[in-house]
Amino acid sequence: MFQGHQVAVIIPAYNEEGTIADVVSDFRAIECVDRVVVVDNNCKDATAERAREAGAEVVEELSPGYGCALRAGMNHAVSTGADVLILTEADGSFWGKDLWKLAYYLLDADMVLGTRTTRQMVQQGANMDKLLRWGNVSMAKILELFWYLPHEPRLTDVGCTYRALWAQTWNTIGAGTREAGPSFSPEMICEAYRKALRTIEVPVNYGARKGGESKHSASFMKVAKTALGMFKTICRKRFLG
Ligand SMILES: Nc1nc2c(ncn2[C@@H]2O[C@H](COP(=O)(O)OP(=O)(O)OP(=O)(O)O)[C@@H](O)[C@H]2O)c(=O)[nH]1
Ligand SMILES: [Mg+2]
Repeated sequence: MFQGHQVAVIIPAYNEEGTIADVVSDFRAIECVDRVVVVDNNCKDATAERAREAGAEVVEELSPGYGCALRAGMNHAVSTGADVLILTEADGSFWGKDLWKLAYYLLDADMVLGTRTTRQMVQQGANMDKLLRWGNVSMAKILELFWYLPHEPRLTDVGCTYRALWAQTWNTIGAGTREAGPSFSPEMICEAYRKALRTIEVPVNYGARKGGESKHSASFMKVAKTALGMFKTICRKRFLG
């Protein structure tokens, strides 16, 4: 419990048997965490078994994609009593102990976004070279510019999974999201702006993937595809409704 609120950690997972147990244990060790929910998104390996053994609840989601998995995980957690939702990844690139920062900032906000572009907090070996860092910052600045009026947001990352939000926030923005893949990440931010929710950003540590394979940013082509998809989503949310 965090100040009387039930805390659920949501982890989307696609073939992450090598890292999932350590990630679940890392987050379960954080005092305020009540539940860890792993979303098994058609995994072909032993992700679900490893997650259960480590003490997670496992939810199955058949629609493929990062966005579908996160949506299913949040719907499940909220409908079963969670008050605070923490989103993170299955690959060990985020640290459980950073959860406290997000939680404390959440007391004054509707949603808290981690940012992975603070150079002092990018660990050796992390998949955040200059191109990715500046790509993320540039996309964040585009989003910032588009939404400057009326919200004047300040953003330096649009794709960081590590986030905290209230169940109430998800109830407000969930129905307005539809992206299946990584574009769900900026879509959540835009939807929060559309609903005039208070959204702030906090630097988090970002490390190397501890095993398994990268799904969104393994090659230049994958990064370009992810970035283009995110840009289209940001434009759609701002100008098309
Ligand atoms: N459920 C589900 N999860 C996915 C899917 N693709 C990626 N994920 C998960 O979403 C998170 C982010 O995917 P990553 O492959 O780590 O993508 P990334 O963080 O951009 O890239 P790296 O961390 O650098 O490898 C991980 O926990 C993945 O297991 C998917 O299709 N379905
Ligand atoms: Mg990752």
